[in-house]
Amino acid sequence: NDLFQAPDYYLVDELLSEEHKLVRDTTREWVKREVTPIIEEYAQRAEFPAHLRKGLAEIGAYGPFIPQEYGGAGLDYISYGLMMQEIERGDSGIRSTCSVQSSLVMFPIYKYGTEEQKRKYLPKLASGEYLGAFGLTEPNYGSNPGGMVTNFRDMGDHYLLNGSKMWISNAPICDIAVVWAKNEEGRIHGLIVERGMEGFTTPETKNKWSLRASATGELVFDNVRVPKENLLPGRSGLGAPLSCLDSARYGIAWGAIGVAMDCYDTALRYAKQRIQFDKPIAAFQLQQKKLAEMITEITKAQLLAWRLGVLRNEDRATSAQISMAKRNNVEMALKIAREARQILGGMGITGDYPIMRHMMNLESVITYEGTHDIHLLITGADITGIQAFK
Ligand code: TGC
Ligand code: FAD
Repeated sequence: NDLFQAPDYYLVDELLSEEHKLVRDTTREWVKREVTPIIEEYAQRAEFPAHLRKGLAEIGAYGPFIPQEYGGAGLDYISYGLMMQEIERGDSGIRSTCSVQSSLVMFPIYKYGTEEQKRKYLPKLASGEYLGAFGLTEPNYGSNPGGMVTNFRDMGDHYLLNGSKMWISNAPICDIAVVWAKNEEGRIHGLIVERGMEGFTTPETKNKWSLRASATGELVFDNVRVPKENLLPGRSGLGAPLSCLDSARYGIAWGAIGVAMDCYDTALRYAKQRIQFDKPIAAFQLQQKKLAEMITEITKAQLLAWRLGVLRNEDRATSAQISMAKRNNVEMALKIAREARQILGGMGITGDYPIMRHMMNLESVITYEGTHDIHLLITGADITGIQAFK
C-alpha cells in the first residue's frame, strides 16, 4: 500500500466504521493522484486548478452530508470531516472550495431554502456544474458581521440589492452566491444571487501570499434585481449565517489535522535521512523533541475532532465546542508547520516540499471562519456567561 500512511498513534482508526475508512481512503487516493502532483505549480502561479471541479464532485466532496435525493452523498459528519482532512492534506485552498460549496452554500439552501430552491440548486452544486460563494464579510465588518450594511429593498415584484462583500472564497469563479443582507427593518436574510444578474460583479483579490490556489474576490451589488423566489425563507437574523459557519468550522477542525499530518510526515522522513555531524538529524534530542511534540498534538487533535464528530452526528455539538476544535486544531497545525519547516533547514523554504505552502495557507485558515481571538472569546463567553466582544 503506497498510500500516505497517516500517523495514528492512539489507534483512532478503530473508532471509525468501514464506511468512514472507505470514504477516507478513496479521498486520500484521489488527492494523491490528482492534487499532490500539480498543486505546487498552481499555488506558485496563484491559480485555482479549475479542472479539479469535476473530480471533487465525483468523490462526493460537494455536500457529503446532503441527502442523496438532492444529489449529496448522504454521509455522516465524521465522513465529511475525514474528507476535509484528506483534501486539506493536499491543500487548504482546495479544501476551502469544498467547505464553501458544502457548508456555506449547499447547507443554507438545504436547511433554509424552499423545496423549489433545493431542487433547482442542490443537484447542480453537488455535480460541480455550479460553484457557489458565501458572502458575509464586508470591508468594514469582518469579525462583527452583525454590523453589515449590504441591504435589499422590497420593490413589489423583486428585491433591489446594494452593497459589497470582501474576501470571498470562490467569488471570481462562482455561478451563484448565498449573500447575507439586511432588509428595511435591519433584519438579516440570505439571498441567492446568480452570475449574469445585472449589477453583480466579482473582482478578484490579487497579491495573496496565502491560499494562492484558491480564488478570492469581492461580491459587488449595484442595484441588483433579485427575484423574490431567491430569498431563503427558513431563517433570518445573524444566527442563520452563523449556523452555516458551524458546519464549515467543524470541517476545518478536521482539515487542519490533514495539514499537520503532512508536515509531520515530511519532517520525520527528512530527519531520518538527513545526515549532519555523521548522524541522521533525527538522532539529536532537539529534533526528537519537535517530532514527539508534533505527534502528541496531532493525536490530541484527532481525538477532539472525532468526539466532536460523534456529537455533531447526534446533533449535540454546540457552537462553542466547534469553536474550541477549530481554534485548537488550526493553531496546532500552524505550529507544526513552523517547526517542520525548521527541521528541513534551507530545503524547508522551497516548493520541493509542501510545508511552506501549508504554513502560508494556514495564516488564512487561522483568520477566516472566525479569527483565533474570536474563537477564544466564544469559549470565554461560554464558560463565564459574559460576552467580551463588545
Ligand atoms: P450574538 O449576539 O452572539 O449572536 C447573534 C445571534 O446568533 C446566534 N448565534 C448563533 N447561531 C448559530 N450558530 C452560531 N455559531 C451562533 N453564534 C451566535 C445567537 O444566539 C443570536 O441569536 P438571537 O436569536 O438571539 O439573535 O452575535 P454578535 O454580533 O455578538 O457576534 C458574535 C460573534 C462575534 C461570535 C460572531 O459574530 C462571529 O462568529 N464572528 C466571526 C465572523 C466570522 O466567523 N466570519 C466568517 C465569514 S465566512 C468565512 O470566513 C468563510 S472562509 C471559507 C473558506 O474558504 O473555508
Ligand atoms: P477584523 O475583524 O478587522 O480583525 C482584525 C484583528 O482584530 C483580528 O486579529 C481579530 O481577532 C481582532 N479583533 C476583532 N474584534 C475583536 C474583539 N472584539 N476582541 C479582540 N480582538 C478582536 N468571508 C466570507 O464571508 N466568505 C468567504 O468565503 C471568506 N473567505 C475568505 C478567504 C480568505 C483567504 C480570507 C483571508 C478571508 C475570508 N473571509 C471570508 C473573511 C474572513 O472571515 C475574515 O477575514 C475574518 O472574519 C476576520 O475579519 P477581518 O479580516 O475583517 O478582521
